[in-house]
Amino acid sequence: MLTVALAGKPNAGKSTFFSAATEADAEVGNYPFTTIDPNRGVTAVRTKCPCRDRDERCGNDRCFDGKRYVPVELVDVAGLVPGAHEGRGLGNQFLDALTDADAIVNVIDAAGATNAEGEPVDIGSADPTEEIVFIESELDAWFQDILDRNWEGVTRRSRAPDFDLEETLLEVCTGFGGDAAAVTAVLRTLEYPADPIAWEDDHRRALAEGLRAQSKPIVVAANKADLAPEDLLEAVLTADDSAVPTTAAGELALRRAVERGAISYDPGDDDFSIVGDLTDEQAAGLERIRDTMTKHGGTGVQTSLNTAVYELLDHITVYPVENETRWTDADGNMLPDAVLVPTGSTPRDLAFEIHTDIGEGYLHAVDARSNRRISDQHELTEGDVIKIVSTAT
Ligand SMILES: Nc1nc2c(ncn2[C@@H]2O[C@H](COP(=O)(O)OP(=O)(O)O)[C@@H](O)[C@H]2O)c(=O)[nH]1
Ligand SMILES: [Mg+2]
Repeated sequence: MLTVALAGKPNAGKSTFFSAATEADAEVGNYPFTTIDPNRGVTAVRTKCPCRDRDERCGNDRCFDGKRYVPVELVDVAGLVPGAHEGRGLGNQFLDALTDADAIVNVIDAAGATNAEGEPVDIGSADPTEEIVFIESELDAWFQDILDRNWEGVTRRSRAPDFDLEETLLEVCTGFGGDAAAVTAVLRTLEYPADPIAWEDDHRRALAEGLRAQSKPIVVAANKADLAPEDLLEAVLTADDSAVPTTAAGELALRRAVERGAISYDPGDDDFSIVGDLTDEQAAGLERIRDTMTKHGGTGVQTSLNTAVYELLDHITVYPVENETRWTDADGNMLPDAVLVPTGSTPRDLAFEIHTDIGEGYLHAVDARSNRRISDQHELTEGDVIKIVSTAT
């Protein structure tokens, strides 16, 4: 399962975001993380279910009238303060928690009501754009520390006749969760001396920044959008054009209202409707949330998760089935699984994603939308329904 980590300074709204985004699953509690670690839970990205293209809805319990929710792990990381990579505050704990993160949602206080140490200040008196740069530079510094610390070892090994820089760097990168694809991609964009002994600090810094951007892409959640002065929010969106205005507190209130049967709302909807009884105070609170949603097209919580997975991580959703006509599994469940795979994945990649045995026994695949066999080189696209034929079942 993909892992998204919530990072940001204290009081920006990470835990509120986490509670809102994992509320439903914490209730169900059928995933081991929810019981082992209160800061790890299951959330979902939202996509269009292929059952929309059929006469009947699939009836899957993660499909709500064609809105399909695909599980993703969410981690609420301890608040980050400046100097974390030097071990300040909960620095090391913070960075450890990010090692296995595939992407980061940087929750910032767009209302400018929290200073750099996470202490509350008057609205508009802190500069939220600093929080964007702050996380990036803290992570870059963490990567560079690891490279610096390991560089002597790299140069030592470079004297061996079979030395391979990429391979050696890959081992170093496991310290922050880097993978082979990231190392290869970043080295291709850099100019550097062939001999590691000749590398300067600047070479390592460029490598660290490239690896950070590749292996920990960041989406900015401009949180407390409900309180944020226009000019501050504008400044955040100008500084980072993929930033998403969010109201984590608003999303949490909506999910709780859904549980009480007060409103009808699916995460990521741009509006909600009132279906139950409300006190005047509750109604007024919900209308304030509605105002923010109208301005920004929703609470932004779902949008920021979707941005992380579908845009930054460039994944797509594909649906393996056994029966290519009815789009069901062997028990007749329609569209039973939704699987996130990187863009560019082939049917064989999907087979391996489902299970190593299925991948190893892969024979061919059928596109269940067209009922045609597809080639091994065929690149899957969002919403594909695929039957994998394998010697393993
Ligand atoms: N107005 C407003 N307050 C929020 C929002 N999100 C979180 N908060 C409040 O900000 C404070 C800090 O939130 P918390 O989630 O504990 O922050 P964390 O330290 O980053 O985990 C709490 O009082 C939250 O209720 C929001 O979208 N709007
Ligand atoms: Mg918290």
